[in-house]
Amino acid sequence: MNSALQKFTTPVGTALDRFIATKQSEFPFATGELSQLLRDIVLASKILNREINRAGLVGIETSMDQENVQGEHQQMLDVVADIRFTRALTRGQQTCCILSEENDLIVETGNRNAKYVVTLDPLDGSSNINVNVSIGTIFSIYRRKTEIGTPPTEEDVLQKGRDQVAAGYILYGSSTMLVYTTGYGVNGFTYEPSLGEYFLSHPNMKIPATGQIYSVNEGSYEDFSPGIQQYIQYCKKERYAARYIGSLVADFHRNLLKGGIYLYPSTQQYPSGKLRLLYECNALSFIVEQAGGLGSSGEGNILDIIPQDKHQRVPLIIGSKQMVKQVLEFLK
Ligand code: AHM
Ligand code: MG
Repeated sequence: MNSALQKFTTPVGTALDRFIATKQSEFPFATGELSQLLRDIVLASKILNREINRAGLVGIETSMDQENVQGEHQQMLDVVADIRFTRALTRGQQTCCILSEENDLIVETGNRNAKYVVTLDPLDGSSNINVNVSIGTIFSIYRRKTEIGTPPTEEDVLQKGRDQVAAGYILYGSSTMLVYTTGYGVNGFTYEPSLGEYFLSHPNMKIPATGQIYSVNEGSYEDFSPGIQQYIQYCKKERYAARYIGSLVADFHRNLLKGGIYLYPSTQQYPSGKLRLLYECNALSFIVEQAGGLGSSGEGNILDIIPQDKHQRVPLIIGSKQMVKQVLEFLK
């Protein structure tokens, strides 16, 4: 292992809190604000993990009988997750505003002296809650554009993915995991509930350059463009495994570990794809790129898209680099 890489390697089993502190100490000018922000997210994730685990018992796995700003059915846990993250980020004082899937407008935290902005999907795949399938949280962290001390504006959240300071996801699955990057590789931590702490379990994660798994909602096949259809036919011909949980974080995480590709192309119902640029696609594209993979809209790298709208959707083709490039060939 070369010495530059060694610098960023920490032993398996290291507690997340210590890991964050060690990383901070490697940057002489770090102020500790980003570390605190990460801790805020970690805290919210632990609280939410507890809520998710007992959701069935206390009856919050149910639906809200209302829709969010996207016109999608809200689950009670969607709302609980949003509250948990907003509260932790507000109290932690490092975030000036939040863009969440659950709110039309940006949420000002009142921390006008904070220099960071967070975009997040507090609970992704929430239609899977009441059937006990894995769900996730996705987050991106940006430096604010407006001056510190002033009220944050939309300009602060409409930033391209390339400008992310950090991004990550939490997967509430057979075990709960946090995977994140600050632009120096990707590390995964597994939650040990009896200790209430995450421990480094997947250091310096790399996605295989290619794989044999394709993940797409094939029920929409007739809506897909000829290029996507041909790629799916190719996957079948090659006897690739079709794996689609319908929970983006879980599908992405499996493909990150095993090698594979996830696609959510445009459909009749979602002409620009279903997934949101600012709090789903950008974070995962940053992570996958740090792990050696690629995230594309079919027209270009996701991370280079200049957002026009807070809740903008974009087609997503993401995963092992060679597989994504192959799809792009089919699309030509
Ligand atoms: P959500 O943010 O409303 O939960 O929607 C996003 C989810 C992803 O987790 C998942 O990959 C996708 O929607 C599944 O969509 P579909 O049911 O159309 O295949
Ligand atoms: Mg989502």
